[in-house]
Amino acid sequence: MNTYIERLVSKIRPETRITVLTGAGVSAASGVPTFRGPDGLWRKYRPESLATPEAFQRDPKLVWEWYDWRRQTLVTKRPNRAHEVLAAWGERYPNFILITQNVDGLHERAGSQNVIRFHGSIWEVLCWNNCPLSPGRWWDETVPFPEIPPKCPHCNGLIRPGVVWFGEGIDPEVMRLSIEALDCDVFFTIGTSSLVYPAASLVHEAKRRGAFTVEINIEATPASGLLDFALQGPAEEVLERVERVILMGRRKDQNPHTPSP
Ligand code: BJW
Repeated sequence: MNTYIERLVSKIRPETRITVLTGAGVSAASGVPTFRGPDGLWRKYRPESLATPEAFQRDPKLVWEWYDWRRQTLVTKRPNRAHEVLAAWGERYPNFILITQNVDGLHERAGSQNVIRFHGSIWEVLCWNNCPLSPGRWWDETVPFPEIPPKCPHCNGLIRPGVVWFGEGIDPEVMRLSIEALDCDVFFTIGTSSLVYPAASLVHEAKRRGAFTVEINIEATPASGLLDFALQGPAEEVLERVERVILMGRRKDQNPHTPSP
């Protein structure tokens, strides 16, 4: 793995255009369950009964109970080393773009700015009826909601979580920014099963456009064999190792006569 990391780091310069796509695996070390793993959310709950507009239409109370439980769990979680390293890259590299499929807000809590939230945010809500009085979508961090399902403060109808459910399109502006970010030098896909589209297609399009593509995951995914590097291991550990090699190289550049530790 060390040789791969060194080869990867040799591609990263201050001006390198780096785009990162993250998935649930990046938050796993923070104690947030993934969707499809052995203890994943979909083992206990069927996607079609909770993460579709039809499910919400059928039983908004059940769907909101699930999201309210996840929000209550999330306030007890903290960003991990993977979130921290990516936040540091955002500060260090002017051409760094972070796209996340995660709705948990942990990247922002680690300090990442301008995160492209591909599947929305669990901390945003919108009026289910798109009532003309509501501001479209708005931030609401109430935990727990005093009433389930929570009501729209503008029309007293239902509100829904500001996330993208199966069968729903990606916000056009989010899609535009994500496609723009595929013109990069290095594209990382980290902690995602690469099963959910259109997010899963981003890395392939980045490669088609000429990016060096790298996966970090604890196991192989359908994307692994098609990318330049597949680094197998926990994101929080692999990113920490990559970061250490980057920082060591910077120290050598600044003081070329210092012997390596
Ligand atoms: C670690 C780790 C550690 C663990 N370190 N790694 C093309 C082909 C087939 C199907 C489709 C297609 N195009 C569209 C579809 C349909 C559908 C789809 O993709 N279905 C497939 C599942 C078959 N897609 C859609 O419906 C999308 N919409 C769409 O296409 O609309 C078309 C349209 C256009 C115009 C108008 C109208 C419609 C929408 C998809 C929305 C997905 N939403 C969810 C829920 C969000 C809200 C919520 O959180 O409740 O998003 S589903 C869920 O999956 C969530 C995630 O963001 C997403 C991806 O999951 P992720 O992040 O990859 O997690 P896991 O659990 O799958 O994987 C975790 C990984 O981490 C694993 O690989 C582990 O190994 C790894 N790991 N610990 C590193 N420490």
